[in-house]
Amino acid sequence: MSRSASSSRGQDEPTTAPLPRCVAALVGILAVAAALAAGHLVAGFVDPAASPFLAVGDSAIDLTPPPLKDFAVRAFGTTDKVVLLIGMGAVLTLAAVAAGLLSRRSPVPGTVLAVMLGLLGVAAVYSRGNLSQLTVLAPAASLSIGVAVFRWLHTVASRRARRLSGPCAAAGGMGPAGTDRRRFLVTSAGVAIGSGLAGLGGQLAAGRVDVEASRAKVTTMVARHPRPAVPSGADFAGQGTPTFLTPNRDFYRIDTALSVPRLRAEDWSLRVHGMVDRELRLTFDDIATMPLQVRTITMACVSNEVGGPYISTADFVGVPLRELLARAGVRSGADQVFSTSVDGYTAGSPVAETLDPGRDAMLAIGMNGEALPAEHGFPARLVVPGLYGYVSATKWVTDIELTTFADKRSYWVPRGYSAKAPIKTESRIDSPQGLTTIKAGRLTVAGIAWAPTKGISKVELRMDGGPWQPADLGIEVSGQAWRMWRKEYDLAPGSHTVVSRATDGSGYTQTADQVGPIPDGATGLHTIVFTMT
Ligand SMILES: Nc1nc2c(c(=O)[nH]1)N[C@H]1C(S)=C(S)[C@@H](COP(=O)(O)O)O[C@H]1N2
Ligand SMILES: [Mo]
Repeated sequence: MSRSASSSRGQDEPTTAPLPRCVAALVGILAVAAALAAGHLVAGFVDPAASPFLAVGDSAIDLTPPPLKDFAVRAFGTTDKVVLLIGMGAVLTLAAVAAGLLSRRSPVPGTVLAVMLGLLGVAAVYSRGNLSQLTVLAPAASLSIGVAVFRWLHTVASRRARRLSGPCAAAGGMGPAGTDRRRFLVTSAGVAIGSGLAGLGGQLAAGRVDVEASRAKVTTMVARHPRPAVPSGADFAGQGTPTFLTPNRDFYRIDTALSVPRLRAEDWSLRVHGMVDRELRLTFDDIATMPLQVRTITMACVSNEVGGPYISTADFVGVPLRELLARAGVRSGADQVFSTSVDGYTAGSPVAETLDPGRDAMLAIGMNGEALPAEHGFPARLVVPGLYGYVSATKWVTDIELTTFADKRSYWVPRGYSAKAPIKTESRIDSPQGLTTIKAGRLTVAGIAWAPTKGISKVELRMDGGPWQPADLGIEVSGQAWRMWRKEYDLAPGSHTVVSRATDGSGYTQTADQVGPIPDGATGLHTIVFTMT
């Protein structure tokens, strides 16, 4: 093999006149666009999660300090991911422009930057875990195409700059320089169009996994299990509470996945291992032939502020986790059920809660009469009533390991959250909304209270600093779900303040102490100020 330093002389040869700034910037931007598109295209075929742009975004999410992440969740809800992608686009554009401007005389600085960006992509994809060996092809394509396109465009642009100098607005002219200019423009346009097509191709290739067809089959199966009817009087939706069951499209969504994992039930399997007597590998058909149960369960997010929206209720269909774990045989000493998602997210629940027959922890495959929606974990997720989602409700779950809390820490634990996190007894006022103005006269104050799995035994309201007075409770559907409440008032015009507090089945009354979501869930009393005219 000959290591000829001279072979690349033609490209590396410093140009006499520097590239005009806008040409240099354009070279940088097009190279980065081509790199991202190439990676996205290859990822579409090997594994959509390996797209370097998405992988870097996912890593950014994992590296975000929890208080900032909490802020993002509160400020943007699930649109925080769109905000992140736009932010990343802006940062990459700046990096691309910088790479271009640094390379006005020689392509070396830009090449170094392109290689660094490429390696960042490789590192990000590698850090996703759970990905196949092939996935490195995607960031490798980004790296090589990025460097190649950068050097190619730089060469074409330099040939032109050598004959021409001055600001880009004045660029142009006839003769040889005009030919070079045309050549650069055509090459640039070619790269831009090629990148667009490659990106689109990657998107189409990623979509070839037909999740919807797979969901339709599972929905048929799930629909065979009749759901209990929600008794009338369980909610006060007419007075402003949510409906007792949250429609799937309204169910709150929290996860670290920048792009929703696309799995087919046919390709899915679950491994149960660790401190067990028999390691299991179950396919979706194995799960579907086990006896399925239907349970009405309220899920809550630890990030929910007092009065916040991250709480919802659904009928979940699935197999009891207890049954699965009994098949594997949990060894004594194991105290943590450590679950992992196909995208590398992990959660750890106490073995005791998971095996508790009164709690009905489940591997769920259905939600409100249909297959799990892709965003909520299709084809299978865990649900453990009474525990915050981050320590229990792993979506797209593919691995369950029996271990100890001493040995393994799940996703949010090193990020400052508690390893164990039972849902706190809370209540929320849904109507009236804060800072609204209402016509004087009769008014119904209504809301929700929850304490899974203890159930709610009492909700009290305090109007304008008066005594605590009991509200009317809705019919209890299950101790694992929320309970609705309401109370009528006849109020004079003016400003009013109403506060709610709940008491659960164990006799514990919701504390007034105000704490934020970190480390194990917010507390405090929800307070609403409104005006009657
Ligand atoms: N794979 C995966 N599962 C996950 C999460 C995640 O980030 N990734 N987030 C958890 C958190 S914090 C919550 S509150 C629940 C939310 O479930 P939902 O989006 O279906 O409401 O999912 C849990 N399961
Ligand atoms: Mo959460």
